[in-house]
Amino acid sequence: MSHVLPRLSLLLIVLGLAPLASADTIFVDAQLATGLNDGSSWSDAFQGSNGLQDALAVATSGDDIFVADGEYLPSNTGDRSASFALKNGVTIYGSFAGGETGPDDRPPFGTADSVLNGDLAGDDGALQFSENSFHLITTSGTNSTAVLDGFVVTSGNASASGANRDRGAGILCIGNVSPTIRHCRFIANRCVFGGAAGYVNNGGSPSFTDCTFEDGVGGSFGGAFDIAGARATFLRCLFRGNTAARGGALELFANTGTEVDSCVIVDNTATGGSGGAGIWLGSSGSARVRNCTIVSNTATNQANAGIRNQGVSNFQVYNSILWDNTGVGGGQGAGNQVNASTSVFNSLVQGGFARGSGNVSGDPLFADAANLNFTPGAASPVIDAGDNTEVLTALDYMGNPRQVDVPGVVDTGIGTAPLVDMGAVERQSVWVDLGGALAGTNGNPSLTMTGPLTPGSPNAAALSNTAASALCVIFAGFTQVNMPLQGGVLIPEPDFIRFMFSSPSGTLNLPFNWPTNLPSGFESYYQIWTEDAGAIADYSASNGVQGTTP
Ligand SMILES: [Ca+2]
Ligand SMILES: [Ca+2]
Ligand SMILES: [Ca+2]
Repeated sequence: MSHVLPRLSLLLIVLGLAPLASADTIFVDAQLATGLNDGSSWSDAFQGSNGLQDALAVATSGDDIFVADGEYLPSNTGDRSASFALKNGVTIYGSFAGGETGPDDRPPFGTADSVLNGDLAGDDGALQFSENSFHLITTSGTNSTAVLDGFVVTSGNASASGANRDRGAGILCIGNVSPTIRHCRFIANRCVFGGAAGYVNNGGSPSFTDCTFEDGVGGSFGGAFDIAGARATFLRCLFRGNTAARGGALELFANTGTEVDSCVIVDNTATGGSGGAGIWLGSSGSARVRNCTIVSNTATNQANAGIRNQGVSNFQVYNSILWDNTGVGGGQGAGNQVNASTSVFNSLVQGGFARGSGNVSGDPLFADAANLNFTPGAASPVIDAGDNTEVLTALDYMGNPRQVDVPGVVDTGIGTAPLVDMGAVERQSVWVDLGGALAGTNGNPSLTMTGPLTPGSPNAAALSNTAASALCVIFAGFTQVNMPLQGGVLIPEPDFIRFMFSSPSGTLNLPFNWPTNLPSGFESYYQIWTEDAGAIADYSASNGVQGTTP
């Protein structure tokens, strides 16, 4: 049979017809220096900083592009106008280590970054941005089948005027386009008009899921995004450290239904008189904010720091937390969190909020806000206090179940248990990740605890990403001490210590049975430290985990 296909191809060529294009996988590896450089396999991947552009040039609808870690430039001739143009029907998967068979085999995001880098001369370290790309990603004509998944998008600089070259340095969405962006980290993009990470205008409706937008310098309007006469969907995204005159993170101008769901908006700054360090919206339109945590944003020249709504009546905030946002002069009252013309429901607003219903005002008791862990503490007023009818998604910001009942907390929200919490992070009933990992040879060791913690039940600790075949110290205790140790933080009081060795692949599994005599609400804490020559003081540490018996 093997001779049939070549004969068929020959016949088609004789007839002047090309064989039908099939769905291909095109491989790209910036760091490869051997092979055919034709994209046909990992070993013959398109090479060098232009490798992704080479792949995009030949990709057609139905193709996937697999991109290994490394740096990819929009232009290798210094052309600031060049960008990566998404294509319909083409999914571009980044951040492979190289050699994997599918996108699900990629290592955890952040460990093998594929970087789309607009720093064409490689001199951003010396604060030289004038030669950087205007836009990293362009989306002309795209629909939701144009997909980008797993990239760092950095160092765009939309610094010119005209042709939209003053906006959307990370991604430019002009007209009726709706690309799908997942697992991407937009970092340190800059523009002069607005929307350093992204600009979306008339009719567009892109979606961003599990993305971060950090350290954008947005000029006049929107340090991360400017969405004008359009809509966007943000699900489980982080907006952090962005700055603009108006709309430190998000500018929503005449929006047509932007949805911000299960997002964290933290440490953004608005420097102008219109404020809205977290979100600014105005010029009518509509938008919804659901289950967001909007904290520690600062408006340096306006009272309304968290959200400023400039006269948009069709705008509601549900199941969210507005806390620690600071207006001009240092104010942190309710008006500094959100201005009084906004309708807010089943949310926590520092200082209290009257327009709407179901709102509370106490400290949300975040687990570790300084390290971006916004899990509500055991006594937080946000637990089981949200409105289930405004829940549109199954997972919270951390990727855990969105609606979890905490048995010891009285349900004060709306709907039938399990009731959603306020904020981006749902308090889980048994196990809560406290963060606090200290990186070693294999990045941050990850501790996952599973099991019901019911009397006599089987439970387990599973450690991954730690040093191979190394001594592990398992700490367990009844209280959280947060004691400095070996450059990290020991989270549990070390009431119990056990020594074990990790496997050659850097994992450790420890099953255990829970005692039969401990009461409901009993708390325990866990963390594993590993001898690791790649850590700053020869020990890496996992995240801490808290368990609470149901
Ligand atoms: Ca540069
Ligand atoms: Ca809940
Ligand atoms: Ca409850």
